[in-house]
Amino acid sequence: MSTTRRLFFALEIPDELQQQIVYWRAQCFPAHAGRPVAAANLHMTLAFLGEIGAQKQQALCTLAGRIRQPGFTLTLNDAGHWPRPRVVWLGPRRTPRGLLQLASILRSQAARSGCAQNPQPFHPHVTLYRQASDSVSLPPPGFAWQWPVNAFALYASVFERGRTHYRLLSRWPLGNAP
Ligand code: 2AM
Repeated sequence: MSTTRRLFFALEIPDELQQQIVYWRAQCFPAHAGRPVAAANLHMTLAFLGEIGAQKQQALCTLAGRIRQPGFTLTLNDAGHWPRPRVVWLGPRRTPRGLLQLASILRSQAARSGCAQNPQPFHPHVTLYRQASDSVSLPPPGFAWQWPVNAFALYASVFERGRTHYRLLSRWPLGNAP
């Protein structure tokens, strides 16, 4: 019997920034805003692969390893609420071209390998809350979380002891930012 894992490509958020975002979140949102995503689970998904087996994982990792593109600076300075998936998110007001390019390559490689991709355009976001309350109010503008993105990674979503956490499996460097 072949085993599968729930995998996705994502950008890591530096640990220190994860902590700062969580601290800021606690100041800006009320306690009933929703189910907060744990600091260590904050990330930006680039391409969701779903439940896949080892062979497909290996093929997608080989393709990921051939990606050559420069890094970029990412600034999270926007927030939003999607009522249907009940998610509150952080994202960039302006999406760097390098981010769009990276997500687009990974998503098309995934699609060609049989991992169904969301037909909606890529909307870069970091989920802050799940099961968000309908009436959640968003923080006023003026915040900005910024870091140089010089790698992307493959994660497994693991459900253990009643909690989901994301285990980093592989990381690939991007070139120097232009
Ligand atoms: P999110 O990016 O909106 O938080 C692991 O589940 C990650 O993949 C999460 O970040 C999740 O949502 C994202 N993701 C994208 N499409 C998904 C899907 N169809 N099912 C589950 N998670 C998905």
